[in-house]
This record gives sequence, C-alpha cells and structure tokens, in this order.
Amino acid sequence: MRLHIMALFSVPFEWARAKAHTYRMTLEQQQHLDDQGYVILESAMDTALLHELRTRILELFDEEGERAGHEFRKEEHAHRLANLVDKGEVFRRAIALRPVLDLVKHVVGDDCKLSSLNARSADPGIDVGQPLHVDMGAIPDEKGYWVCNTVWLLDDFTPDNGPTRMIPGSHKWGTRPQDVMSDPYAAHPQEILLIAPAGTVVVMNAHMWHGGTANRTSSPRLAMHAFYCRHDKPQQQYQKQLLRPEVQASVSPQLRSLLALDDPLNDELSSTVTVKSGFLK
Ligand SMILES: O=C(O)CCC(=O)C(=O)O
Repeated sequence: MRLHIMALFSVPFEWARAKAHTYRMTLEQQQHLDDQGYVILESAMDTALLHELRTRILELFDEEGERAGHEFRKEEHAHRLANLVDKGEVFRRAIALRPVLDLVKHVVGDDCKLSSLNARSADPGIDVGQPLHVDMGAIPDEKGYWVCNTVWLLDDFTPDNGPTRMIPGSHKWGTRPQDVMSDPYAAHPQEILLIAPAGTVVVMNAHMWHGGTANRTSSPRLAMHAFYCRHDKPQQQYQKQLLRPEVQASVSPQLRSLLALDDPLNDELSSTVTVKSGFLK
C-alpha cells in the first residue's frame, strides 16, 4: 500500500514542512534528514522564483527541442534538460538558496559542490515510472554520505501526476534497490509518495531509495533537480567544462567554490569521468 506523505505529515511532523524563506534550518529538520533521509521545505521558492524557474525551463525545452538533455542522458517517458547553471542567472541563484543549501551541507559537508543541475518533465499518459534507485548508484563509504539531491517542485505533485516515491530510512541500509529487489519498478511496501504544492523543495539524502512514479494525468509534471556531492567525489557533470567562459567569469567567489571551478582535486576527479546516473544508461 502506498502512503501519501501528506498523511504522514499531519500534525506531529508539521515542522518538517517549514516555510523555508521564513525559517532557518532547525535541529528537527536535521534530525528528520538524518533519520528519514529527506526534509520537505514548503514555499522554499517564493512566487517570483517559482515563476522565473518555470518560465526559463519551458523556454529552454522549446529552444532545445530534440537536443534537450543531450549533455546528460535520455530517459524514456520523460523530457530532460541538463547543464542548467550555464543557461540562466535564475539557476545560479537557485543552487545557492540558503535554507536548501544549509540542509545539503548537513548531509555532504560544508565544502560540498554542485554535481549537476537538470530539469525533468515526466511525460503524461504513461503507465510506467522510474525504478527505485539511488543517485549515481552511490553507496555511503567509510567517510559516510556523499550525495544529496534537491527536488524543486515546479508543478504541484499529486497522487496521479508522477510524484516521487521515497523509502524513508533506506539511506542507512547500505544497499541499492537493484542489488536486493527482484523488480525495482515494483511498489515497495515502505514507499511514500511526495505530494506537495509547486514551490516546495525537498532535500533528499540521495542514498535514500527513490524514483519518479507514472504520470497518469494528461499534463506533464515538471521538477528541477539540483544535485550536490561531497568535495572528494566526482561531479556528475563537470561544471568547469560545461560552463561557458563568460558565465564562469561572471560568478561570485562563493559560487565559484560551489561549482568547484578553482579546485584542482575536482579537476582530477571530474574531468575524466563519464556522467553517471542511478539507472539511466
Ligand atoms: O523527478 C522525480 O520525481 C525523481 C527523478 C529522479 O529520481 C531521477 O531522475 O533520478
């Protein structure tokens, strides 16, 4: 049976839905991230930011057409965009949004970096969702967690339009769904659905098992994924190679650091790796 996260977050857990632009990271949020593997920040985007992100992303889908997502991987039943940091100032603002980034740092450390910034639009009228996965196939190592994703809801996530499913606590299991499940596409007895309004950002320990579900409605379901990793791991998309020189020249020292633009260790780690997804080939 699928639980809807709405129900899960009735009164006792209401703090986990903190209004991000009015609250700082709380101990309860940190605890929830540690224990459950995710925190829901409702209204993390104000109306203006939500509108700007949506508008630019829809414009990019139009501009890029068939080429959309070519910097990453294609996904059957979804349209994707990649390398968004290069494609708009609004994206460079979003990846450094404090309440979100503070929680990301709680998972992967103060000196973490952006690993990739993509958009994903789940195609409508489809019966199949994503397999359960962990991002980059990542299992925590001897230093702990090394991947953290943030899902930016640019449409309302409803039970039928392909909300993300999550298995709370699974980031602590040290396994990947494909290693222990005979069918990672199948429903999992512990899964919950992320049902929340547009404007929400979910910070997710990306070792936690998760995946998009089938969008059975007649409209696409849009989200942006700002994915971060620990400083000693490769970026999923090597920002220094992907960002145009004029973009690199325009960003603040703080953003240069978040993008690892002046980081010899990152050059060594990221310049030669081929992009890795949790499940896309
Ligand atoms: O968009 C979603 O609901 C989740 C997508 C996801 O987990 C992925 O593409 O790796």
